[in-house]
Amino acid sequence: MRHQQLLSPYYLFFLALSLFAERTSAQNPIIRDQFTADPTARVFNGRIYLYPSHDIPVAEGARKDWFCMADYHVFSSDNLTDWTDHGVIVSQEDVPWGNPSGYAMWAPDCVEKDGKYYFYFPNAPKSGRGFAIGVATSDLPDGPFRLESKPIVGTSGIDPSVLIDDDGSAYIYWSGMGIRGAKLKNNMMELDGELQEVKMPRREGMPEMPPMKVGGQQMEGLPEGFKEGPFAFKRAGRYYLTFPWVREEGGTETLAYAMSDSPLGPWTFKGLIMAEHANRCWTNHHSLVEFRGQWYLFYHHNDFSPNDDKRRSVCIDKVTFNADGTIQEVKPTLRGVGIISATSRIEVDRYSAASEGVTTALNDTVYPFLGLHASLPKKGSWMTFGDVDFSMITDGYVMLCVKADENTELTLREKSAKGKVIARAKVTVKSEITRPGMPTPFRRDQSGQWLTLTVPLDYTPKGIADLVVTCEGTAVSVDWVQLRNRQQYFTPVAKNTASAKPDEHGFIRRWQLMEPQKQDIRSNVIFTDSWLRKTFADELDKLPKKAKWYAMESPTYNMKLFRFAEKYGSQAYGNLFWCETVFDCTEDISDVRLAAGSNGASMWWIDGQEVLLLEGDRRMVVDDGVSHRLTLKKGRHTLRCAVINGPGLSDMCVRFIDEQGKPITNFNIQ
Ligand code: FUB
Repeated sequence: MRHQQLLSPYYLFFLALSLFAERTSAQNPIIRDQFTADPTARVFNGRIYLYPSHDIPVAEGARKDWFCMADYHVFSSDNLTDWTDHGVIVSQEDVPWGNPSGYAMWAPDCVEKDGKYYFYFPNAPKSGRGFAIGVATSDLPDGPFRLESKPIVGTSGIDPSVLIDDDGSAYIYWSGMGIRGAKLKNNMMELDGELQEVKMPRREGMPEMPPMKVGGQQMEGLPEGFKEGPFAFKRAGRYYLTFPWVREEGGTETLAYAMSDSPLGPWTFKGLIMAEHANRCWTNHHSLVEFRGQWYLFYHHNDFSPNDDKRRSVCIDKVTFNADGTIQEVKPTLRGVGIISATSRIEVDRYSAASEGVTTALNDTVYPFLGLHASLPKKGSWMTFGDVDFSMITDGYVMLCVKADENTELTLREKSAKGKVIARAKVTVKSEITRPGMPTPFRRDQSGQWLTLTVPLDYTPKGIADLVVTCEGTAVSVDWVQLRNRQQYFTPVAKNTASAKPDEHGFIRRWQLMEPQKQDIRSNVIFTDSWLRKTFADELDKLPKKAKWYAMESPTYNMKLFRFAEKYGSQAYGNLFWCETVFDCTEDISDVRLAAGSNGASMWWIDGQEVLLLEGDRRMVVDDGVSHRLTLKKGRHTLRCAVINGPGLSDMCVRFIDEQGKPITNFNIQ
């Protein structure tokens, strides 16, 4: 930790959050565990890389109410939905020519030329005022980057952007007394052409500054008004110079653009790419990039810091070009871009569309990265979250994080507020609970608290669909929604499947399980050895001839019989399970013991002979009971067990062990 301010509890909280959130996901803003601003997105080797600047809370000694930026991270994504943070690539303490506590690492850029990556960044110099532009190079887009010892001579200013033309010539643009542009030399680190002496404007109350040597030229043809953050690119043979622009006195920044037939202009002003932020967040800063045939606008907004527009977050929306090359104005969305898996946490407050009256708010105003939630004010209110991929949901359920003041109901639907119901959730915040033995019912009141509900799916959309949340009762707030597949406790074993081995610890995981036999047992205290022997003998006599058997394999060492009962029986509790497995020994195995555990009581037979009885109300424990010494003769054997339980969840595990307690694994299970 190099910055004192990083040790504040505020920052440590974010750090902890980021350790658990190496990957972030789609929806605007796209990075949700730290502030990110001034995004430059580039496609390198088919992957999208994001080079933003990194806003942090104002550090000790740094200018109050101002930008505070001490380092740069790089992020990358393969689908615009899941972003990986590759960590810090350049830090202010490491810049040889920079002020180690300048906190002025503003908008950067990164380009690739001849297999080398050039990272351009503005920074406060060690001495003197203003900014200079530095370079760091790397063999990979995510670093490590080697810093040059000096900034680029003649580029005093901020917000560098580099365009590499089709013939390999490179041009750099930056903001400093207007927007300037210059050709770069082949080494990508020096301006081509003469420097000019420019008289520095005198700041009130400051001593006069000596004239400065500045390279390049003013970009001609741009509109009047404050401009910064140039981003240049080429598309279909035309050059675009795009820039944040304050179009009127007292206004805030729009994103605007001009076009030209040559990289350094003159430019023809074309208009806006994005209008001012509705909440008057003063800055905007951007880049445009084509990824897999679609153009995207990366920009920033202060979503996670509504009362401070110097802590910003990167967003993405789609861009459309008209046939004449002009750009259609982009309306910022909450939803952003990219397809999101139904199994991710879907922050539905980032909706694509919503009915009137739906509002969003931060979950916690002190820790903004705890995200936002949306509130549906009344029956019939809805919000749509577009492009959810349901294709991986096979046998699922949905979890919803909700809050309400009164008992209410909501539905998840496909496509529209009247669409097919995916799931229906009752939100019970106030209820009377009667407990046996308690004289009066007590009241549970969870109004105003976040609850995580789990409800089964009534229907699963096919492929990619829009998810709609509708309020079916009184007001309800929703933080997130997430679908899950049920854990697979058993895999059915198809006929003619090759034989299996016990697992490395000797546990036998493949069994024939008879459909559970319901038992009316109120208490397990009756599981004495005589009761068990008699019951199992009687039950065996009256086994239904047509009882169904299921060949099952367990992914875990124990057979979770209650899960089997949930699916194939009439009740999860109060069952007798008959289980059988057939195994082949290729040689005699002597001095082995059967070691088993069950929840509750169980009895074990090999080739019809009783070998072990676990009486009483047992908990399943590995090797809870062991048989006497056995010899497993070469050839085929049948191992059978009966597990019985009253008011409890049954499971069992079994293996053979040798004299030292080591597992026996040299037999084949049919
Ligand atoms: O992020 C600091 C500065 O704010 C950028 O360099 C400008 O473009 C503006 O976004």
